[in-house]
Amino acid sequence: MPAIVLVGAQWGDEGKGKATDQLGATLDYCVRYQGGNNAGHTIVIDGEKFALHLLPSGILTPGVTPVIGNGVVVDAAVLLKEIRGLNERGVDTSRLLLSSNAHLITSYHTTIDKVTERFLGKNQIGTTGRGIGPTYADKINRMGIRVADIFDEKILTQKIEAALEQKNHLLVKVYNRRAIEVDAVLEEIAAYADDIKPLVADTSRVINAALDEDKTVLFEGAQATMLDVDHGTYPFVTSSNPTAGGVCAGVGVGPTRIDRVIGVVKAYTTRVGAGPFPTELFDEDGEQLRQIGAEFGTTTGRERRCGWYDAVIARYAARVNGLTEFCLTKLDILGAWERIPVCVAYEVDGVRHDEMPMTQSEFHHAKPVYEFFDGWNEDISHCRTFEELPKNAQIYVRALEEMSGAPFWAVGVGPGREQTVILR
Ligand code: 2SA
Ligand code: GDP
Ligand code: MG
Repeated sequence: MPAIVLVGAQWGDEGKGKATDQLGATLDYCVRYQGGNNAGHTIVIDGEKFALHLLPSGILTPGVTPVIGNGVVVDAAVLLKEIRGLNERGVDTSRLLLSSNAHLITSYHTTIDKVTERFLGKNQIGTTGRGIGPTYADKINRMGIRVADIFDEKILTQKIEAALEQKNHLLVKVYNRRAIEVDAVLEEIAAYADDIKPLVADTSRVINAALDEDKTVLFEGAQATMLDVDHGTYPFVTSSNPTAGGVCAGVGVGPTRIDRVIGVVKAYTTRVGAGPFPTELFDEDGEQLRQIGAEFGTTTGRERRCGWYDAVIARYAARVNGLTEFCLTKLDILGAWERIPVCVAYEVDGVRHDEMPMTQSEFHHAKPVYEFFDGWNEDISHCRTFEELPKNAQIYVRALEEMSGAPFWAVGVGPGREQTVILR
């Protein structure tokens, strides 16, 4: 199976980094296709923790070529810092490739992200403040700065001048901020340009050639299905397409090349930032999930909102991504509960919905319909086979599989590389 896509099936932080790392030894290439350093992927190897934001998780596996595709937005200063951090810990990053068509996040994008959020007040999205939305907006507005532009100072200057004419109007007239100077942005880019240039490649060509040679390529999603700008809880979403369809545009490969699509789903649900969340818990259970599951943002440290598993969302993710399988994570966190609720449908204004309602207004009013499962009340982090799991944990896993719309491939029972039960 040479081309595999791995996507988040909920609102992110399902454990995509660990799942990617899990596949590590079987991969030749690991490719990011969307998002930027808003992502936070945590991988634990022999007790040592790595938090990656912009680099593909496959970078931690020797022999894998990590690639940042054209659909990613790149804060190059952050990228170099992340590379240096890994080098200091003995990780070889020398094979990293960066698409010449990826868009650059500059200081005016991060500034606009932060001031826009402040301006929105109680209506804010709860972005990570990393400049993601404004950079994608410029891309769609045809006024973005691409990686290749650093090779041509004249074009780069023209593009920055044009962008700042518009940005400064917004910053000064609407947000009452100081204007940003063209020279300051040029200096910012000049500070990293020489270090970035050797990484730049025609990554679509590289990946298509690799697939022609039957190499195994993993396309690693950041954020998740419910944060997708088209299929998520708009406007409370990120500004890219984390769903599997995003791979084609974000890398430059055709849909006919994709063989397998894995959805990563947590045994409960979390969300960071604002927006609807039907199974969210505001009680002791929610706090316990947060503490036991260590549910705090990998990038911003923000508390994650916590709730029970939502099978309607899982079925929706199976549908919009065309999932061939799921990887269930963090089953070990549920060891403390006597009884575990699972949302099997919604009730919206007195009407039962077994599938995702059509409109966002309906989703905002969705009340979960729960089915209850007996807990197993024990530590399962040492289990390595399905048979070793307590009977009630086996029942829980099989019941989720039955209602989620795709077969389960693996179950996570701890953050460590080895703490996984492979089902098929
Ligand atoms: P943005 O910054 O424009 O992408 O924010 C828009 C929404 O997308 C959400 N978002 C995320 N949700 C979960 N995890 C993310 N990555 C980090 C992590 C988050 C962190 O791994 O923990 O550290 O806070 C991520 N990135 C973006 C965001 O919360 C907004 O709702
Ligand atoms: P990602 O953004 O989807 O890669 O996920 P994050 O790294 O932001 O958050 C997932 C967290 O759960 C990380 O701290 C992982 O180390 C951890 N993790 C992943 N899988 C498991 C699991 O099966 N059990 C436990 N206890 N932790 C896990
Ligand atoms: Mg994360």
